[in-house]
Amino acid sequence: MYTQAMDTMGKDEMRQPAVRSADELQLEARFNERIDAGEFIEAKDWMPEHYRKTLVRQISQHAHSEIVGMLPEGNWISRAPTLKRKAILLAKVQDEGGHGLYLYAAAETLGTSRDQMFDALHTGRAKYSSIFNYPTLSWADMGTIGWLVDGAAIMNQVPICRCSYAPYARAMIRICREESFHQRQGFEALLTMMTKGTPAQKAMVQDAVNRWWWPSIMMFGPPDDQSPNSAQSMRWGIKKFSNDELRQKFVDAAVDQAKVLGVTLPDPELKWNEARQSNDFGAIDWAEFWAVIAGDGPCNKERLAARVKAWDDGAWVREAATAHARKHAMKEAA
Ligand code: FAQ
Repeated sequence: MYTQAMDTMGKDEMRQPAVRSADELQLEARFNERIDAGEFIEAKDWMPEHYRKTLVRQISQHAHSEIVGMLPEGNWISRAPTLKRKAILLAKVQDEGGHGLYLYAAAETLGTSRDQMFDALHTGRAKYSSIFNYPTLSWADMGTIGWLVDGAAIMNQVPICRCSYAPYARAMIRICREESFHQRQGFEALLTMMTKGTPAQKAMVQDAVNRWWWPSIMMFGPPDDQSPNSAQSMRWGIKKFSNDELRQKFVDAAVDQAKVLGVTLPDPELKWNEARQSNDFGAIDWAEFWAVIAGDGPCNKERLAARVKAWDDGAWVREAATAHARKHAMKEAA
């Protein structure tokens, strides 16, 4: 049920291209040369069908994550503690909506319509990031999402600014600038609570970090040896680093930041490894990850229902815009 909607073929077929003509093989050889030379591929350039489908899968999933990601934080806009925090949160949630739009537009350049992508999301055939299926229980969750979730997003997304598909890479440059502000505002909100807050506020921060830490490091995807798409995506320069490489970089950065904040990361096995010049960390609960992406996380049903309701409630806006465009075109023609 939760396979990618834009695959018209089954997964095995997707991974094993059908017999190809000599012309197509030549085009593919030229395409691979361009990838090897680090060239960017534009929408109108020839590309293998599997490359196109992989990009539609990843970019649409990414777009869905941005707009579903508006929901856990949107939940706190009316309860922000000060006008300043409310303005920041409003701007952040609005930015996420904008990121979704850039990404849907990038995916559309590959020949998939926005309606198809929304349909895949609303019918539960498309994925979005596992992280947005967890609840936001306190105000400290807002700072923690900024620090950890946006922090993980940046770690994963900065390399995509150099990915081989130019429209995706261009969209990511702007997105990463905004994500960087998101991460900093989250860190700053937590630092304020940890340095100026009451003991209850400090405990609230620690509780939020305890709940978001493991889901945040799951965001990078399954371990490399269980990641069916990684090898091909890295060969094509869509992914520049593997899931585990990015996860490790994120853990290393977060450990230092946690010290500045004065919070404890909820992993007793987290320890500096001198030989690896990196932190070792405990086992991730992959059963939880697979359950969440299969639709069984704490908030999957709620999130999907909210998106479907927004789509249904917005029908009159789409109809009015279409009627206006039709009227305008008729006037122009007359
Ligand atoms: N959640 O073979 P791989 C954000 C799926 S945006 C759900 O390793 P791949 C901004 C994967 O799709 C966050 N599903 O896959 C924000 C595949 O299934 P499929 C989103 C996941 O594509 C912040 C299967 O598992 N970021 O946070 C997840 O090579 C705050 C096997 O996995 C992006 O989308 C997961 N965590 O690598 C907004 C970045 N991980 O499709 C609001 C772009 C894996 O074959 C507030 N995407 N799966 O049925 C990527 O970099 C990659 O797609 C990965 C997965 C790394 C996510």
